[in-house]
Amino acid sequence: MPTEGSLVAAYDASSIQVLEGLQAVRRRPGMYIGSTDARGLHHLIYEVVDNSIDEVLAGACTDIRVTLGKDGSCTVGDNGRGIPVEMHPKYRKPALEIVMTILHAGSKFDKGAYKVSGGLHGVGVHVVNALSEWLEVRVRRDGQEYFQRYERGAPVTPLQAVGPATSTGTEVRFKPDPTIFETTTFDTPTVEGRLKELSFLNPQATITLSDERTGVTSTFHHAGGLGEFVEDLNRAAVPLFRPPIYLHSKRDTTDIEVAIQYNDGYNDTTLAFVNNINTVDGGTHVIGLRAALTRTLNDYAREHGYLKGEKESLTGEDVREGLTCVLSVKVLEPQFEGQTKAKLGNSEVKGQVESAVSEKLAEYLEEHPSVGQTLVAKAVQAAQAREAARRARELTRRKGLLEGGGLPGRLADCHSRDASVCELFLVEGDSAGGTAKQGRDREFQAILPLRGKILNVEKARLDRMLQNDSIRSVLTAIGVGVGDELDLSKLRYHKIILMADADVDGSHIRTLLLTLFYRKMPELVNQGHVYIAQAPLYRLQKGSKVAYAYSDEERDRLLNEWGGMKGVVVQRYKGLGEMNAEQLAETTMRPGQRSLVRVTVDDAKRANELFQILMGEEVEPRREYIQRHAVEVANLDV
Ligand code: 0RA
Repeated sequence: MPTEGSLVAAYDASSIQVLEGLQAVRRRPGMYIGSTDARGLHHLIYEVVDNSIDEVLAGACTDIRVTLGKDGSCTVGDNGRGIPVEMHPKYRKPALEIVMTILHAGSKFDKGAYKVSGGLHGVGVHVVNALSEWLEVRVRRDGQEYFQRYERGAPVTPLQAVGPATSTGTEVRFKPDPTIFETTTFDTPTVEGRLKELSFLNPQATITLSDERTGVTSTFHHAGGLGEFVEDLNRAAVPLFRPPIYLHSKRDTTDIEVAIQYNDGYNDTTLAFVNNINTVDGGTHVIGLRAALTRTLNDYAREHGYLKGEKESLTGEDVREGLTCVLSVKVLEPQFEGQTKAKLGNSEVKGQVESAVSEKLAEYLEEHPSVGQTLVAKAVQAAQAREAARRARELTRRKGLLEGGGLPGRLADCHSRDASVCELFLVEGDSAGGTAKQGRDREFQAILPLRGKILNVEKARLDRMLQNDSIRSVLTAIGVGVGDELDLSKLRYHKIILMADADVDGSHIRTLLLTLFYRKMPELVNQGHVYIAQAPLYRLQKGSKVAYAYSDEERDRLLNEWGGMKGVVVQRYKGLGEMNAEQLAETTMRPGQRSLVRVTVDDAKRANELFQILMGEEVEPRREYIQRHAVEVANLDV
């Protein structure tokens, strides 16, 4: 029968297409999820959650539950409409199977609205499926519950109705494929951070995270949305006004939402999202926001007599001192740029955000004159400090402390001038610094010992920070400058490696340096240039056999392998200083033997949060934090 024949042919053709699609994803996972390290692994969860969030945005879903299983699986459930299950006339397969196995962009299952194509997000659940050892999906829809199981992307059961259902929704359970990922252990704080963020961005949703490995469940629901987000970011700071400014507007098809609050500090904390994706490298939306802030505050200040004459004006840095802000835009066809696809490229968005925020902010300030006065007074003060700092800098410059040839005296530089192979070790303490100098490969490894207490970055303006010896030597050695003048092409070492003791002071200095990088040189972290050296905690010796252990578990494993404690000398290192140069080199510094951990944006973000809470003025958040994180903070001296 010709008709049936052609349908069978269509089915075969589509099956082959599906297999090829899955193979393509498994062959080049990085193309779809960015990488196969911890970051790519967590991306699997975010991809499924994003699909549930799409249901929230469609007004069809209020609850999302994420469960990290003891078996290494992750389950994401929602009470949305459920993935459609009806037969697709051409493919002769249930819609669900199509969603789970092939690109659905542009098909009738494409849900339209603000999709996140082009980035690493929005690649589709089929990518999660292809990269999972197994995946099980349950859908409640049309009064039925349906079930299907896949292995490495291919269906191993047909879609089956397994019983009646009185509600609707989707549950996707998957176990990442260990032959694809370098690590398959989900990190709770990482997942928690993203879910919390999503709950602020989508105030209609309640998101629950259950970690069955620890038995801990947390629920995130923030009806106050972006305003509450900003309050949360400022929880350890002293806000200059309450409640935060909240603006919402639309230009063409772009939806623009922003919440703004200032604190009495000097830093700019602006988080920017495009279709719920954190654009850590900024982009046109952030440029538009900054332009709007500068323009509106200058206009307001001039109109209300805070600025004299035409030539006096506030710079972008002036109006961003003490700013805490969350910008969330929804763009129909976002173009994400850069290595990590974390920068918005759409040129039209700059004007849209600038125009919307300028208009709404001007209105707001007219209606809230006391807020207007506070903001302008703060910015004018910043402008005066900037002028004083410029004069101070001139002085320093003339004394030859900052510029060309003025590399810090304590820096033991390397010979190579090829930044891409050069490494800078920031070493805590002079004694460890000395050992590191002896143990390094001077061709490409530079050592900068850091001495003394580094200034509290939280309280200090940029100009005061520059007066601190240690900070200045770190900045000069790295070479890229800070803030608006940052120029990554001047980076002198492509690896910046923090090497500190695994004790109180060590963790203090790590938190502080990460905070400095996060605040003043975020690109350095975003582009993956910052690392933490892993020094061993123990040296084990039995006869002529020597091994190093980097954790208590590793020590116990080695002791086991060596047949117990008998005849084994276990030395516990209390600091880097206890190793000689060769030991330090082979355990911690030499490529091929050492292990370095690359600092992620999330790590730096958490360091910043910890720093803010521990160094901030507010006592209550500090007490709360220490209670919550008693174990980690136990060895942190502040
Ligand atoms: C395709 C179309 C529709 C919903 C979904 C997919 C959907 C996917 C996921 C993934 C996780 N949870 C999900 N929930 C829904 C639209 C359904 C309709 O129009 O009824």
